[in-house]
Amino acid sequence: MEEERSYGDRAQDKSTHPLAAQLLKLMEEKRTNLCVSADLTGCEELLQLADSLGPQICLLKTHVDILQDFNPDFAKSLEDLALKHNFLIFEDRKFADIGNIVKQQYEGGLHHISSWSHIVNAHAMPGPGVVKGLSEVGRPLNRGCLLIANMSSQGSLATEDYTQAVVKMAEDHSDFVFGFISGRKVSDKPGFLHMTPGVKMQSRVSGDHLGQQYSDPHDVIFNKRSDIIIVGRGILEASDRVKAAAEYRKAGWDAYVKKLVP
Ligand code: 5IU
Repeated sequence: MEEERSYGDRAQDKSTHPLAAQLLKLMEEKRTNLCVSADLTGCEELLQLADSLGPQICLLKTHVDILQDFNPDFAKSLEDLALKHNFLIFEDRKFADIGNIVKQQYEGGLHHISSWSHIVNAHAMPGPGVVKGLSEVGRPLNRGCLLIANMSSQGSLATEDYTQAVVKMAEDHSDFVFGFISGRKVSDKPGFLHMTPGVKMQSRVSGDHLGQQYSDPHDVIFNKRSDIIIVGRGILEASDRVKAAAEYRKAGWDAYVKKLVP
């Protein structure tokens, strides 16, 4: 197996997208590969979560279309917290339409996602037009995009041939795409980051009743060679979210350190 390089080392690579380099660098500095999935329905609670978990996370993932009271001030406050605690914002919008539509969904509508979210993701299903459309909006703003290589849900149709086609699409658009949502490492290019959802401490639960499937942080980072764990309910449903985040952060980081030892 190829030797694992540190996050900091990969940040230095000339081929690494500037946003990926920024993320890798802050992961190394803050010693965290934890992304919290802030799947909450109220702005105030989400901002409080971002402020309390900010020091422990590299990324905060949002679904702004489940917020009941989204407003432009919320987006501004979230950006301020990202600066205060040095994390990036990732809106998990999963764009999946023709280029002409995703462009408008990214830039406009109620949410103006491109104005505040450093990172978005997209399904590769529509073909390269989806990336080209998003890129026209995102590149001038120095934003970046992840492609969904596979999903954590049971029965996902994104099987191996599809995943390989997604990797090729990412390589063809590496001026905007800098990684994947994936259950495991799918590309050896050091600039590409892999982020994995469906993470929970295994001893607690292995799925939900709607097809979500979980792995534990060690399996994701060490065995599957991913870079970032994305944790939602494992933290959100804990009685002490700060303590739970600290446990996930430690588990994710320990697995990364173990991976670095040749
Ligand atoms: N998410 C997944 N699986 C995927 C993708 C995204 O779970 O394949 I792409 C999102 C959905 C939710 C979060 O926002 O990641 C996981 O939440 P829980 O940790 O609560 O299951």
